[in-house]
Amino acid sequence: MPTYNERENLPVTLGGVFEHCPDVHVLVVDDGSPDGTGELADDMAARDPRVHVMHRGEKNGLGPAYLAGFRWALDRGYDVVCEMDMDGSHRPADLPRLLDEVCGGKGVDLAIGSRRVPGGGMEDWPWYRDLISRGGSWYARMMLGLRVHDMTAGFRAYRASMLRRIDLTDVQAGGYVFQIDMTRRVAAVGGVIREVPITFVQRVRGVSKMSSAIVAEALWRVTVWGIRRMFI
Ligand SMILES: Nc1nc2c(ncn2[C@@H]2O[C@H](COP(=O)(O)OP(=O)(O)OP(=O)(O)O)[C@@H](O)[C@H]2O)c(=O)[nH]1
Ligand SMILES: [Mg+2]
Repeated sequence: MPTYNERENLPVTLGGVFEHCPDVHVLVVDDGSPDGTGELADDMAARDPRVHVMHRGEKNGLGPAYLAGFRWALDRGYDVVCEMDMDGSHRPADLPRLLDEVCGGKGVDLAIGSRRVPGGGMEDWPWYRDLISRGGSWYARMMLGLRVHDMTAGFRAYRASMLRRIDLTDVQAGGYVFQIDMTRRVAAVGGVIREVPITFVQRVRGVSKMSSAIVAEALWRVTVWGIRRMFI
């Protein structure tokens, strides 16, 4: 779980995760949050062996934080690796269904918690955020020829064996587009992707890190990948 200034959300979200999935371990990847999120995570880790913390020097975007987390998990031999926001947008109650897809014998390599399949949705999201996310997913689907409906979704469970098949050193994306890049890489190696309906909740505490630079990065990278796919 990547964190930047999520001190207020940390205990609530971790409490929810362990309530619904007592056997999981959580790695908090903190980019030197000035509000002390990293120190609070250290305190929790000292009391609970399921909590682990990685401190990174400075705010460097979601993508690099996730890649560092993936490497950490793969080095330690975990079978399934999840991505989840700390801000309360991803409900811990939905985690068991995501895990069930990749842990059971269903042959799923990547389960995506999706707002855009029947049964999924959003609570209290401003219309313009919905529009950006909807438009972005549509554009990426068209440009990259993928069937996934919620391409930028960040609530995911990967089978570790799938992550090992992807060249993680080659993933460059910083913000949201990291999710799109991972999706296209899983599809490229023939991975089975399943979208699981979730309800995405607007954060109630803390401040969003979403910015126009993150949207711009997604737009230009998807455009470049799409054009390359058509001509190469
Ligand atoms: N380590 C790390 N975590 C980050 C960074 N940017 C955001 N995060 C975390 O990633 C998760 C999602 O970030 P949010 O700020 O909620 O961004 P968002 O979900 O795109 O925006 P909202 O929907 O408006 O909240 C949260 O747990 C953040 O704390 C970063 O640069 N480094
Ligand atoms: Mg959020």
